[in-house]
Amino acid sequence: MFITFEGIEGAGKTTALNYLAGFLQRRGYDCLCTREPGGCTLGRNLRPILLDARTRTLAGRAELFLFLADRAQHVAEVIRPALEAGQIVLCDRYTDSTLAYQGYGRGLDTDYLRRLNEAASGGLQPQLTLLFDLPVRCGLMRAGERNRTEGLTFSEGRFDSESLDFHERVRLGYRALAEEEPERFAIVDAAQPPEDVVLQCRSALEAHWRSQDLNEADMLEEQDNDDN
Ligand code: T5A
Repeated sequence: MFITFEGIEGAGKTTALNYLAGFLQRRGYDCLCTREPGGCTLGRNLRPILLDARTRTLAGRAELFLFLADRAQHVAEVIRPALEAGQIVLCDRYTDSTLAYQGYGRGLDTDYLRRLNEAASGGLQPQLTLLFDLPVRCGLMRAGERNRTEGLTFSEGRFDSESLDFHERVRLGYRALAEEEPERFAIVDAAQPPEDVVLQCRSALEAHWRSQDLNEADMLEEQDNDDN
């Protein structure tokens, strides 16, 4: 199964992804945690170019094709092999980030971006996308605080330093994408405390499994009862 985590800066995706992976692993599922950009060797080399706040010369289309190059390699080298081996893949950002940031944020045509996403990913779509939604100022405050604490303000701050309007467009873009595909997206109220956010993620996963008539949701419940 392929699950993606999406949302604006500082929405809490990485925190929730790590929790959900731990939760599933404790119940015997084999999980692979990965991210874009930077989930493969090529992406790790591209990440500083894409995210360093001191990168001033990146044209919009150059930025786009670097994200797509990372995705093409990441799918081929990491995601597809893991899915073929039966792992649950949890991926921090994927094709919807391109639609939200380069499409709604930067103003590139979203139909064009969909075609490029399709080409880069070989058509690989997540079964479930958790969209972490919260007010832009709240997300930026969290991301700014984390970057200051971890010394990442310059090395990872290029998107954080975009205007409030840019981030509002990205947020609205994500919500529009979720409305278009309600069966794939689950919206998580990411303004809530972490313990509540992770419960929402778990419920979304269980609801997805139930909707697919998979008995995993019942297994999780049974194991919970055993734990208590
Ligand atoms: N991008 C990416 C594109 O433009 N196009 C693309 O195609 C792709 C793939 C990637 C950037 O690249 C852009 C989008 C991004 O700008 P990144 O650093 O990899 O940048 O982005 P993320 O790892 O997604 O990091 P974010 O900054 O978005 O943060 P997260 O992962 O959403 O948030 P997280 O978990 O790190 O939490 C942030 C802070 O808040 C706290 C955490 O402890 C942490 O300190 N926190 C909470 N605090 C209160 N309540 C909660 N519920 C909290 N949850 C977490």
